[in-house]
Amino acid sequence: MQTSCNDVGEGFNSASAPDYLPRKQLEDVQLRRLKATVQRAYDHVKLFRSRMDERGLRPEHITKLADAAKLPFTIKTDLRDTYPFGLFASPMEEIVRLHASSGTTGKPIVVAYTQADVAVWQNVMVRTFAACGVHRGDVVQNAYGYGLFTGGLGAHYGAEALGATVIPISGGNTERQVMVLTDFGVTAICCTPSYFLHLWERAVEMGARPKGLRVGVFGAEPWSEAMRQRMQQLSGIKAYDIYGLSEIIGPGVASECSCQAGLHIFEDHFLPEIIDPKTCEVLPDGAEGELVLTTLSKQAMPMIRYRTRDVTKLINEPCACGRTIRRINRITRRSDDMFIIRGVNVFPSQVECALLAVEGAQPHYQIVLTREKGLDEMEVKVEVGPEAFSDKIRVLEELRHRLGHSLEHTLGVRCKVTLVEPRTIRRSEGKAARVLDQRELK
Ligand code: DLL
Repeated sequence: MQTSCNDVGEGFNSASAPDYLPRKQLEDVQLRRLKATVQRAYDHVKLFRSRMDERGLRPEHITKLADAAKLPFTIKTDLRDTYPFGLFASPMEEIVRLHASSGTTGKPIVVAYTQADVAVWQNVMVRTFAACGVHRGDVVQNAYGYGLFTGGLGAHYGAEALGATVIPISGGNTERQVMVLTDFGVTAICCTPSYFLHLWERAVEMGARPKGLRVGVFGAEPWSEAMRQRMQQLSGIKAYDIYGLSEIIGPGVASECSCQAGLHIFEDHFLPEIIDPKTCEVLPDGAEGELVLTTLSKQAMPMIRYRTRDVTKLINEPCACGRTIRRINRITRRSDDMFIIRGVNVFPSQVECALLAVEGAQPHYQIVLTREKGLDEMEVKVEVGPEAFSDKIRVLEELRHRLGHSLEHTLGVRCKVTLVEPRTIRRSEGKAARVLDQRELK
């Protein structure tokens, strides 16, 4: 018999039923929806039709789930090249919502939702909250940004449909956030993990004592297990990881359950594949690679084999929570966020793990990349806590030395560590900017 860890307060909700379907039944739903999605994209999206035609592929050639591997990939630049509405499969009269994601360069990418898409989004967010143990009766402080970013409204509609009380505070204005957190009986909070750290730090500085906060529903940026442990220790809450991206729907693609052993993908609406980012070959469950997602029910903007650039693996083993939908490992890096320091590949997430392994290190840091005489150098600026700041120089030197050693041990390359005064690393109200790349400025 399967053991269940639902007893630790996971909120069951009838919307969650598809999470527990027998696999065969789930795969039948997936195949039916995949066929309809491919047909819709072929009929209404020029780029997709021409890519299928080039391959001599017709929608009726998709007869089993594995045939998804025959379909062409979609990448971020496809959304930029067809800016703003080129990938829409519904006329504007049927589109009830637009969101946009800024990205790093130039024009944003625009994503669209029909009434039915908004209903699917709400459904997967209800399931997300239920998996994180949030339920009717909870008071949810939603500090994801409202606006073009999908985080705010995505979480809002899900929490409201669940029957929780939502406080639509959005990101920023940290003092007011602390007041609400303390005075409104908040039991669950949604925001980026880096913003929660900032918020908690400010609450402590203000002498506030938020009572009753139980759960954090955190996502939109990578954060390590070490960071989770630190956040849970500091605040006493249980911190859950949720994943999503605008191109696919926003938040609501995958969520941890109370077992916190990977994120369940809402597979009845999103078909996951893992590919080798270099060869684009599909990899088996358990192998690490780039996550590729196909939407199975989106109308306004069906996405076929979207290359997320997020690196993870699919976990096929049953989860103790009883859900049958598969899980992905937590996403700690993207295939495009790696940098090379003197021949060694480095990911920002490794830096976070190395820092947090050292006692006394603060979770506030920034990686600065520079080029000196043609050689790439990496400096890690780490904040010192207010108590440690008054310590003797010798104590601080020792901390700096331990941090340097931990970084070298984890990364395999030596880098400069600079300790900086409390509160000198910029805090983010949304996604944190961990890496400052000054190499091209020189
Ligand atoms: O960040 C949607 C979202 C909002 C997810 C709120 C979760 C909570 P985008 O702005 O389009 O959408 O950014 C998507 O953010 O491809 C990942 O690289 C990263 N990301 C999102 N969630 C996680 C996570 C939203 N839990 C991009 N862990 C994705 C690691 C994440 N990275």
